Amino acid sequence: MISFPTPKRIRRADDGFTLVEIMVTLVVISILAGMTMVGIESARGTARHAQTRGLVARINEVISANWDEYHYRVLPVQFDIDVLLANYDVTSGESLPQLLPEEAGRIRLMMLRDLMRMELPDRKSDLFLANGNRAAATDVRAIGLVYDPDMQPLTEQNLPVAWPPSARLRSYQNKVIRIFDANADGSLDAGELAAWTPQNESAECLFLVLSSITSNGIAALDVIAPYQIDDTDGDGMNEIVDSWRNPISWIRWPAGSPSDAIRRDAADEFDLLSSDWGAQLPSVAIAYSLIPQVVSSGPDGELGLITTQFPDTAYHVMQWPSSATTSTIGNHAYIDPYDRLRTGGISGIAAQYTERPGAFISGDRTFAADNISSFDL
Ligand SMILES: [Ca+2]
Ligand SMILES: [Ca+2]
Ligand SMILES: [Ca+2]
Ligand SMILES: [Ca+2]
Repeated sequence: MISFPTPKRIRRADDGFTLVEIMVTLVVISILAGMTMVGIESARGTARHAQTRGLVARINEVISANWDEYHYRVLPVQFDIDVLLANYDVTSGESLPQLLPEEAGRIRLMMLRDLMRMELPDRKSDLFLANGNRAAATDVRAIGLVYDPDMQPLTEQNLPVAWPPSARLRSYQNKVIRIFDANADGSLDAGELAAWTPQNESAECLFLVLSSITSNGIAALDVIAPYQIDDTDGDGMNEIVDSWRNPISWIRWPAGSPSDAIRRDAADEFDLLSSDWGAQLPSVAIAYSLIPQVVSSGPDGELGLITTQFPDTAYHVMQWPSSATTSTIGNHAYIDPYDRLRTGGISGIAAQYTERPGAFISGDRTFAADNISSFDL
């Protein structure tokens, strides 16, 4: 009789591991390795957050310092007195047309806003018209009052106000023209301008601004490392990128931002005499203090915020309809960061907030939740 030895496992010193043991070990190792990877990833995420917060803070510091200068800006406004006198009937006993202090304050406000638009652009339309022409200074008119001999207000006189386009505006425009002037004629046509894609236009304008201004005597761009500059959409216009390699955007007038940083109960700090027409109309009596927002889209790469609102409405060609002023003189060029009276535009104050720059796109906070904003630093 043949007897078979019982297949008993006797481990000897030279035995290896069974396949099962090896596989169990491999699974355990891979689980441990996975945990380690998670640890490294989260450390990396923290580093990216910290680095991006630092970058947003540095950019914001430069922009804020620049912003503050508008409080003390000397404004070279000129009233064209010859136009005014040419229309004045000296024999009638009327008073010379006068500019009320409130109206002078409104002109100063318009010029400040126009300077911000020219010097701190955050969209293509701040710099160029759709046909490729350079955007100029806004054609604002002041309203002078004429009184009859009994000092009763008689007529309104439209006074042209001239201010030159800012030197910085010219410098930005020249830089853009150098990049896109395909036929080298020193200017852009609509086709050439279209090569500057609207994608990232806010980030691209931010780069233009930082490449032109100084902060505490050093070029603003010097605080940005070369690896933090990129052209992610490949149109030739650079952007500053966050630690996820996505462009850092900015919003000059984030009138729709739900952040507490925008105080809707505080008056516009640049409108010292409350001469903004919107502040006098109950239906649109909303003009509040605005400060710029610098913002990274965070890990998800989605900003989720309105940056360029109403692309068909450029600030410098906005019109305030005569029907909404106390004036008898036609429509007025009026730079309105709150875009209150756009033709066919938004109605109702609540709706206006949700459609202005800085608001969540379609009111959905999902994509903005992980953003890294100068408002939260
Ligand atoms: Ca050209
Ligand atoms: Ca672009
Ligand atoms: Ca670009
Ligand atoms: Ca985001």
